[in-house]
Amino acid sequence: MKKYDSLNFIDFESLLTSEQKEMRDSVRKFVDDEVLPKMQKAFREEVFPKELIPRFGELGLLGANLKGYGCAGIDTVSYGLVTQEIERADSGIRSFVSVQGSLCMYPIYAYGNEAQKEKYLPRMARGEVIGCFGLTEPDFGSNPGGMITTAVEKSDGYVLNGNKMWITNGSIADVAIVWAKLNGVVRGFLVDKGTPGFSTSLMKGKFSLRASITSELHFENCKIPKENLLPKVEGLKGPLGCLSQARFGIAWGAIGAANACYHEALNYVLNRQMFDKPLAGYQLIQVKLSKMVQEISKAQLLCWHLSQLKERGELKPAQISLAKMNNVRMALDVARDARDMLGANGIIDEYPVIRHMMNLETVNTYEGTEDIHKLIIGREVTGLAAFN
Ligand code: TGC
Ligand code: FAD
Repeated sequence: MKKYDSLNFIDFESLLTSEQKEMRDSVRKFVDDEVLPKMQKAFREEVFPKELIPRFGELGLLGANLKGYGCAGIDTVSYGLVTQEIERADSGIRSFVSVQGSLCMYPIYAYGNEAQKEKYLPRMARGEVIGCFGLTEPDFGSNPGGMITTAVEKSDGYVLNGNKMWITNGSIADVAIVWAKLNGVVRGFLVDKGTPGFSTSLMKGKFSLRASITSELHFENCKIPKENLLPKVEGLKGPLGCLSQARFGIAWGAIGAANACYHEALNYVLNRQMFDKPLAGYQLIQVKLSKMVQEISKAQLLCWHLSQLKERGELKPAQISLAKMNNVRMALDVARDARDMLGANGIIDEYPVIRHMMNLETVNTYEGTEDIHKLIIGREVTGLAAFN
């Protein structure tokens, strides 16, 4: 089998600096040597390979684009390339990295006070403290603004009541970033593991993202100290601001999953003889390959361009929606075609394609479903919100 290389049909490499390529290549080696060999078993057995966490920390992959507090402070394209390489292994592993960096470290970094940043960020960057992000509730998924989890202020702290569902890393987290309504306004709270009144339960039986931990969070008269409120943000823009960071990483990450499927399918059809020649020699197969090359190349350019906007502080949420929606759909289509091209071998976990395909169903749903992103773009261009 040909060694993995990401698609370079339009000489995308020429847009990358040598530092960016170096960063990408070091993560690629880590993924090849240490992550990929674990994935078949982890996915099959529905376990998250926790032993990778200290390695993520050592390699500076947690909160990698944040500056200071022990974070690597890498540039935006390098960060995108990192998520791309990790998702080449598995979307569930990229989820761990996204949740830790974009959904947990970022809100502390952007909305926390100095004491909170000093307390949590360096240990989170090293992977010693794991975070989870509790926004979704059983009855409020696409519409988190309707959440019913509440926080009530007392003289010496806040009391939380409510339930969160579908929370990545929930059962292994040392700290949960919990979004709850205080006097009707959404606020962010840090809830440490072991706080009385806070419990989690593992959600089993997923056919997607099996190598990622998904949990429910329960708060029953859970009392937290005053200093655990994130002071610098009020309203839904708090959690949505975190989602913007994570969705951006997902847009890049999805290219990794697509690249993995493309690479696998290309190798397979070059080697598989059917009728009297390699499958790769048939027009219908080449149509599928050329579609993959076309769509992955467009996705690469989209992410590279949006990264320039992000570096300049000009990137808008609706532009991120476009990239998340486009690139995840693209990756899902590539994975489905790749699965088809592998025939019966496409359904067995000896090959990574079916695992990517099933994972991407989740990626298309979380962080805003494909249709919610269509509605965000629709609102941007018409000025009319069609959510309700
Ligand atoms: P809306 O009126 O649009 O916005 C309220 C306030 O937020 C601001 N805002 C944003 N800020 C930063 N980034 C964004 N992406 C933002 N979108 C909106 C907005 O300007 C406004 O600010 P202000 O100052 O005026 O108050 O709110 P809405 O209630 O109409 O909601 C709109 C909608 C539907 C787009 C939003 O609720 C949404 O995005 N829904 C999707 C929910 C979602 O994505 N959930 C994800 C949960 S976390 C997750 O899935 C993690 S997966 C983890 C893993 O990787 O494993
Ligand atoms: P719904 O909102 O019930 O949507 C169902 C369908 O209706 C979708 O097709 C949707 O597009 C459509 N729909 C919804 N509203 C409209 C509308 N107005 N118009 C037209 N169609 C509409 N959440 C967290 O907070 N933290 C996490 O760490 C996290 N991790 C997750 C991990 C996994 C494995 C999964 C599967 C989910 C995770 N989520 C997490 C939750 C995820 O963000 C939600 O599942 C997602 O936002 C969709 O919400 P829902 O599942 O309730 O679907």
